[in-house]
Amino acid sequence: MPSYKFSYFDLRGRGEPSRMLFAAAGIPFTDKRVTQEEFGKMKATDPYASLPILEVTAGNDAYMMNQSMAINRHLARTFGLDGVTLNDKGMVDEIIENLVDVKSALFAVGFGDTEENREKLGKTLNKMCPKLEAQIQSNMKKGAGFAVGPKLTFADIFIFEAFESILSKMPDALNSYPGIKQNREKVAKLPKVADYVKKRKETPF
Ligand SMILES: N[C@@H](CCC(=O)N[C@@H](CS)C(=O)NCC(=O)O)C(=O)O
Repeated sequence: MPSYKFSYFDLRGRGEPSRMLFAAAGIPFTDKRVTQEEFGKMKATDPYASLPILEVTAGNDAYMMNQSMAINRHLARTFGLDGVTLNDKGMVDEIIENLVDVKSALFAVGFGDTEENREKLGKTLNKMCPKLEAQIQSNMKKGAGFAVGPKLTFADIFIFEAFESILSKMPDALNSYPGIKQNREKVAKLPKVADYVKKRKETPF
């Protein structure tokens, strides 16, 4: 099995979905929490350096990649968490991209808690949640209880993780969406996820 090192700041931020993918798949990895001092040194040698970074080593073969979403997708594919059918894979990606829009709007509120930014966040959520709720409800009727297809995918993990931040700013955000709530509860109860969440370091975001 390859060995994995995942480097990101000591925050959930753009790094947590990857950490959760490792946890859900039960794949060990080095969880490198980069300090500002270490990042300063990285920037001194590579002014374009950004985090997260994934390093994969398998025998003599080693590669390094950045871009959080590319890393997430690479891990999801590698661990078989990217959806079963081609349609499922497309739906997983669609859910994730909708949530990326919400996370960007949330990010904007984090950096400038203005009326305008909050309104934009509300609008993005109102656009995305009803569709996601319908997708989850429809998939639940087929029995699995996950967001897409018959088994856990990166979509479920991303929903769980994205709403942690959203709910911390907007505790009522899921009040009208029982399916999304149930989906998150299901993910929270998966033994490997529950164990990871219980043991992980608390960070503000
Ligand atoms: N699109 C990139 C953005 C990466 C990014 O902006 N990372 C931030 C941390 S969340 C960073 O490294 N900031 C420090 C810098 O760019 O100097 C990704 O998703 O990985």
